[in-house]
Amino acid sequence: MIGQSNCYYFLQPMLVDTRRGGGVTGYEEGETEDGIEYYRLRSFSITANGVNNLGDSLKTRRSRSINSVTSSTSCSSTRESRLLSSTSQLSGIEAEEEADGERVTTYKVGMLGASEVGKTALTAQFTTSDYICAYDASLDDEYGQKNVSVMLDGQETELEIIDHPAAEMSVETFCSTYNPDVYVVVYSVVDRRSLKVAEETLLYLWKSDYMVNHGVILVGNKVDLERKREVPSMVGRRLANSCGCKFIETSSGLAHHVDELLVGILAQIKLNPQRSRDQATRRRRSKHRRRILKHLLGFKRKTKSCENLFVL
Ligand SMILES: Nc1nc2c(ncn2[C@@H]2O[C@H](COP(=O)(O)OP(=O)(O)OP(=O)(O)O)[C@@H](O)[C@H]2O)c(=O)[nH]1
Ligand SMILES: [Mg+2]
Repeated sequence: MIGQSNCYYFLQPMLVDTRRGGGVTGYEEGETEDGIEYYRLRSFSITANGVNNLGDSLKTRRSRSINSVTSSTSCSSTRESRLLSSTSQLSGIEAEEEADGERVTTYKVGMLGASEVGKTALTAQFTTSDYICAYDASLDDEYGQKNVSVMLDGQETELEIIDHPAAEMSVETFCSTYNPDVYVVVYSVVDRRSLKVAEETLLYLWKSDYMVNHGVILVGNKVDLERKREVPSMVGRRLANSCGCKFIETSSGLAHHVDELLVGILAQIKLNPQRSRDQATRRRRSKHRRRILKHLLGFKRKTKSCENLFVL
């Protein structure tokens, strides 16, 4: 773990090109010839004021094949570190071999939602604290699976973000193929039809019992386009409340609330075991079903807030 090893140290700060997670002079994410993989670790804490971004660092690990034959006593050049500048964030490159027995759990995050709502733009911004311009046309090619390593409360977790173009795969196929640990259902606040798609997706998740054991977060993206807004916040919030899922509005264009969403995703995953226990012991499922049906049939009801992503 970072901070626990005597074998890594910081070098002089240096300026880097902070765009798109690359451009780090000397050290870049990826694997070197000698089988050492550099990866970006994003660190956060949750405070009373919300999510605190503690910056990104580069960490090393031996590639799996080499790790299996590497002596645990080697503590040498792979453990050097250097500090970087970043846009108003502490950002460093830290290199540290994975301690023996240190396990990083990987969870799957399913990005769902209509075409053009910003799933790929959000996914790209998840990977770095540096600002990624969502309007960059080259992001169009960057769908698929992206891994994001997150340090929260001293614990490192890897999130595998699964993002496919909406036109490429149905929700049913997506869910059965990947079986994500958490579902992020995105709509665009400037596209009323995308809310309808989100509503249908939530209905499917509920009907198929995915909501029983999995966190679901409804995301209204593109709030930077306030003047063109077609979906008021209240409508998204009400839908989320009715379905018993979480709700947040974001702008990947401005990197607004994207960190909050990322940390919220992690929090919801960590709450999954508690979610299952609650469901089993309280037997609230039939009540839950009635609640969603009421919403879908147009009944109005007042429910608790859905905007705290860090609780069940
Ligand atoms: N104004 C604004 N535009 C955004 C935002 N997020 C994404 N976009 C733009 O919306 C368009 C679609 O974004 P994508 O991320 O490709 O959408 P997607 O949901 O992945 O779409 P599919 O892959 O077709 O399912 C792109 O032109 C982005 O630049 C945002 O927060 N604000
Ligand atoms: Mg996409």
